[in-house]
Amino acid sequence: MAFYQDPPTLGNQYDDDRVLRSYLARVLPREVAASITPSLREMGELAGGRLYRLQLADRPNEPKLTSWDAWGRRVDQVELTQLWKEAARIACEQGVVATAYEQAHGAFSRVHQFALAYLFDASSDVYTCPLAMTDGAARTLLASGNRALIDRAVPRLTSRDPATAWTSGQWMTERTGGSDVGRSETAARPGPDGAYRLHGTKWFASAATSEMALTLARPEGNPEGSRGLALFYVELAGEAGRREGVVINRLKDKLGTRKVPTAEITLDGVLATPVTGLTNGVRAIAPMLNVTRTWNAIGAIAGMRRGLALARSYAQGRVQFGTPLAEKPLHMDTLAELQAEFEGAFHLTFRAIELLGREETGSLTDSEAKLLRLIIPLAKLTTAKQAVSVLSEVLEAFGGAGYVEDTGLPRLLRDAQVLTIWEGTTNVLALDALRVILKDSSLDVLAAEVARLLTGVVEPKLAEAETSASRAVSHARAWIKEMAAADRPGLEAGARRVAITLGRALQLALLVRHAAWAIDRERSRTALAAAIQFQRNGVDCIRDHDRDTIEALAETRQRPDT
Ligand code: MFK
Repeated sequence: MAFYQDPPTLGNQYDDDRVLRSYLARVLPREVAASITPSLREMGELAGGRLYRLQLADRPNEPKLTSWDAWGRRVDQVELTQLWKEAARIACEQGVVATAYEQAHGAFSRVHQFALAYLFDASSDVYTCPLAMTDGAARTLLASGNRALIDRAVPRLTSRDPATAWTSGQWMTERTGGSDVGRSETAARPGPDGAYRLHGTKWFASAATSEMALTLARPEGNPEGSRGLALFYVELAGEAGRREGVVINRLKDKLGTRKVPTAEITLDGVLATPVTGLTNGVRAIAPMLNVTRTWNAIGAIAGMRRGLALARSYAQGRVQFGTPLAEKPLHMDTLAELQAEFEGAFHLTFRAIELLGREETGSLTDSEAKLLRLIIPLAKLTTAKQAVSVLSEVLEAFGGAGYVEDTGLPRLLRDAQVLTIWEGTTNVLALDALRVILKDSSLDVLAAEVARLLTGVVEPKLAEAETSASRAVSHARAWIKEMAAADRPGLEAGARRVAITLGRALQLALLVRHAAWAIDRERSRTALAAAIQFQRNGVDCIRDHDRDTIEALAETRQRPDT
C-alpha cells in the first residue's frame, strides 16, 4: 500500500484556543463572558470549518481588474474572489467592526470585537485589511466631530447589513513616500462652487473596491510638509462601474496579501470633502493609524496562532524515525519556543485593546492615555517581527510540505511579511515610540505598568522572568537617558532595539501576570511554561556598545572609498 500523509486539520478555533479562552476568563466580568461566548464560538466554528475549507479551495484565485469594456469604455472594475465575497458577508453579519461601535458591553466591546477579528482573520486571507481601514475611518470621523460626515458614513461603516454596509479605504501612500507622508503631492483645488477636487496619484490604495476613502491632499496655496496637508473624505459608493474622477491604473503584484486588491490610482478631479479644516491632515488621520496598527497586531497573533494550530495537528499525525513528531523532544522544544512568542504577542495586543476600549468609553486615566499612545507602536512593531520569525519556523516544522503552495502553508509567511511594512515599518514605528518617550513621561508610565503587573506574584518559578522584565525596562530607561544626553544619532540608531526590548519586557510582564492568575484560578501551569520559555527566548536587545558603533560609522562615512 502506498503511503499518503494526512493533512493537518482544524477544529472549532474558539474552543481549541486555550490562550484566548483563558485570557477572556481573566479580564471579562462573568456576565459579559457568558453573553459573548456564543458569538465567539460561532466565529470559531466558521474559521475552523466552512470558511477554512473555502479558503483552501479559493487558494489559486486572485482579484482581477478589467480596465475597459468590449466597446472601449473605461470601466475599472475589480472582481473579488469567492473567499473575499463570503468573508465580506460574514464579517458584516457577525459584526467584526460593528461590535466595537454598538458598545453592548462598554469598554469590553473592543475586547469582544477584536476577539472576533482574531478568530476571523486567519481564514479570511486578509479581508481584515478593508475591515481595519473601515474601523479606522469610523473612529476618525467620530473624532473629527464633523456631524454631516458622521451621519452619512458611520452608520454604513458600522452596519451589520451586507446590503447597505460600506468599507473604507485609507489612501496615504504616494510615490514620494510611504513613511514621509508630508511630501504628498496630491493637490486639492476648490471649484467655483467651493467644492474641492483632488488631483494626484496614490501609490498603494489597498482594497480598491471600498465605497469611501479617507485621504490626504494639499489645498492649493498651503505650505509644504505635513501641516500643509488636509484630511479629505471621498465618496465612491452608488455607481456601477467606474468611479467618477478615479482611475485605477493597475493592481500591485505583491509578495503576499494576494487577495487584497491593492491599486495604483490616479485622482483626476474626484470630489472630496474636508473632514476637519484645511491643515494638519496627519494629526487628523492619527486616530485611523492607531486603530489600523492595532488591527495589524491582531493579524500578527492570528497568523501565529493559525500556523501553530496547523503545526501541532501535523506533529500528531506525522511519523518520522518511528514516532510522531509530537513525541520528539527537539520538535516539541521548537514548537514551545514559538508558542511562547505567540502568547507574549497575544497578551500585549489585547492589553492595547483593553486601553483602546477604555479610551473610547471615556474611562481612561491620564497615565493610561500615555501608556496607550506608546503601547500601540510597540505592539505593532514587536508582534509583526514575531509573526515573520514564528511563521518561517512553522513552515520548517512541515519540512518540504511547508514550502509547497497547494498545502496553503506558504501564504502564512508571505502574509506575515506585510505586517512589518504597512501601517509604518518597524523603524518608523520605533522612531514614533522614541518621539513619544522623549516628549512626555510615557516611559515612566510603562515602567509603572510593568511593576504593577509583577506586584503580588508569589510563584517561585516566575522569579527569573520577573527579574528579566523589570531589568529590561530599567536598562532601556538608563540607555535612553544616557544617549539622549550625549548623542542624538546614537539614540536614533538604537531606537529599534529599545522599542523591541520594551515590547518584549511588557509581553513578559503580561505573561507573568497571566501565569500567576492561571495557577491560582484555573489550577493550570501551562501559561507558566510559556512565561518561562519566553524569558529564555530573550528579552533585552539593547546593545551598550551602540555609541561606539555610531562613532565608527560616522568615521567611515567621511572616507570616500568606503
Ligand atoms: C490585519 C492587518 C490590517 C492592517 C490594514 C492596513 C491597511 C494598509 C493601508 C496602509 O498601509 S496606509 C499607509 C499607512 N501609512 C503610515 O502608517 C505612515 C507611516 N509614517 C508615519 O507614521 C510617520 O511617523 C508620520 C507620517 C506620522 C510622520 O509624519 P510627520 O509629518 O513627521 O508628522 P508628525 O509631526 O510626527 O505628526 C503630526 C501630528 O500628528 C503631531 O501632532 P501635533 O500636530 O499636535 O504636533 C503628532 O503628534 C500627531 N501624530 C502622529 N502620529 C500619531 C499622532 N497622534 C497620535 N497617534 C499617532 N500615531
